[in-house]
Amino acid sequence: MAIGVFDSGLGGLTVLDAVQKRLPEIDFIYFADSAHAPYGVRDADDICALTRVAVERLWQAGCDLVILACNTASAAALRRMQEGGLPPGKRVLGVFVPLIEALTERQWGDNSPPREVEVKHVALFATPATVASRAFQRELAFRAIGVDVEAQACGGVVDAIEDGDMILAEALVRSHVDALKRKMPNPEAAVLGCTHYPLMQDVFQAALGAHVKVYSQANLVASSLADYLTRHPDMLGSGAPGYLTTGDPRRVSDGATRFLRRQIQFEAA
Ligand code: DGN
Repeated sequence: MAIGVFDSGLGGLTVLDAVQKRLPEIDFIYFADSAHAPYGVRDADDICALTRVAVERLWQAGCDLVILACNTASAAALRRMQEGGLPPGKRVLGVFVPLIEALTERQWGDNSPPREVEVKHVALFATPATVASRAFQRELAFRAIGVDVEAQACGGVVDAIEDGDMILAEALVRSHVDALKRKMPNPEAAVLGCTHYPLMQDVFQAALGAHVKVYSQANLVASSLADYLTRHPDMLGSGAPGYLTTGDPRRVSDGATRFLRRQIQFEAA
């Protein structure tokens, strides 16, 4: 079976790209809920309901393992889905845990006690919905990891990137970093908690300063998935890969091809 990768729109393609590079022998089905994107401004119940429908569609397509490659969906829906009980043999993973593991150097499903973390002041940049959810802080608290997190809701950045207006996106990133620094002048690390921000990583790094360690998600998720699959080989397999969308497949294909600068063909979900 293929592994499902879900995002509200195109941003999760940055995660898909990284996992495909890391695991070239595995087939993936990508699902973009473009008809309902962006999720970043929706309320939690709405995001949860939409995410559930998308995950069920991927299960139906034969993906027993689905990665929520969307921070907004991971924040609103992952714990609720897992705690509500998943059908036998089905798994859903999100994108926060790999970030937290990177801060603590642990692995998905590793129950060893948390190690002392070196960073104490962490800046989180994410969409308004992810910041409002406080999911990142909740996951840290759940693991008894004592770091100070200051979150900055980066309104407008996703839309500017999707519109291809990189000048606006850069200006917005710089102003969000300034706003963050007014609240936390000296973060030691910064977490880019949105699928689109790897495309702006250099701008975040320049605005934050070279001394700040910037954690970007796509590669961290790829490494965590590789580790996870060595521990859960039953989840590994092949199947027909593909790209599904709830939006207009032609428009979404054009957008995706522009976004990743390579040809991508979506089909109706
Ligand atoms: N994929 C979303 C995220 O990682 O938060 C960004 C796009 C959106 O739905 N706002």
